[in-house]
Amino acid sequence: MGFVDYAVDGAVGLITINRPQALNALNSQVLDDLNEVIDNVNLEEIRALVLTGAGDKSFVAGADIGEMSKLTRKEGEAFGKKGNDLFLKIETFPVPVIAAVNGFALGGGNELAMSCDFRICSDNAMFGQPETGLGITPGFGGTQRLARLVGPGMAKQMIYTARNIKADEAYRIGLVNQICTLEELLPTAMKLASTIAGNAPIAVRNCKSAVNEGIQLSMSDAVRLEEELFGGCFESADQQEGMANFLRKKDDPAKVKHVAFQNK
Ligand code: CO8
Repeated sequence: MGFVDYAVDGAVGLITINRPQALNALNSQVLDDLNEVIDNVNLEEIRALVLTGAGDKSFVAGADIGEMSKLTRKEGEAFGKKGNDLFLKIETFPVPVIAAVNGFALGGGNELAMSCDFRICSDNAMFGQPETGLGITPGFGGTQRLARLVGPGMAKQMIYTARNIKADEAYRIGLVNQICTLEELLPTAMKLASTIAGNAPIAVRNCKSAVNEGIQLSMSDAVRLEEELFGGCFESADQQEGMANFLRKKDDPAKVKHVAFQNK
């Protein structure tokens, strides 16, 4: 549909921002289309998502500067809220979302990638928050998520200088987990997603909540939260089968089998 495509491969959903003529820049329509695609993901069908950009040059080159150039103060705030609401929805989406960054991830593009669970990128990728050079602050969560991901000092340096960094530097500072060639990027991301999709879905979902929510709490509250989520896995069919399989293996290695987790 529109500027965002959706396809399913096995238990993995692939979302592609498809506006290559503008390097996949996020205008209001792209944000609306992405929101609609996310709302329509069938969680009975998939257990992980990959998010990428169309073409071989850009993941997302930021929010649409042409559209933003005409905004009033009130409209600017509303545009920021539109992006933030959507990116929070992605960050808290029940299944893991991997960003496959295939080129520029600038401004809102880096912010979109940072709302995913983790990022892998192609060797031509470029990351940055160029907003201060445009007379604005990052407005889709960049000041917050970048500081949490790479630490406040590095985040402030990137944001204040508006300097873009290449894939190897993004890897060095922990913004991305892995660098591949452009050809290998999508297969690698899909393979990672399908590995995740093969693990127990309730456990994976609880791990996502534990990390995302726990990181905002004191250690004592965070470990209490972990206890609840850990306990929440017990008595599930997947926990019982996963552990029974291990015990069968100990008993007789010939009984090793692949556990097809049922999400219940
Ligand atoms: N917005 C709109 N159009 C864009 C954008 C963008 N962010 N980026 C690229 N395009 C368009 C270009 O205008 C061009 O269109 P056309 O062919 O019609 O002229 C087309 O994409 C191709 O771009 P270039 O010709 O510039 O390609 P280059 O390879 O020469 O350069 C760059 C690529 C370096 C990525 C360059 O396009 C660039 O610098 N783009 C802007 C990057 C940027 O500054 N991004 C941050 C935007 S600000 C932001 O994201 C804020 C987010 C929070 C919003 C909060 C709201 C309140």
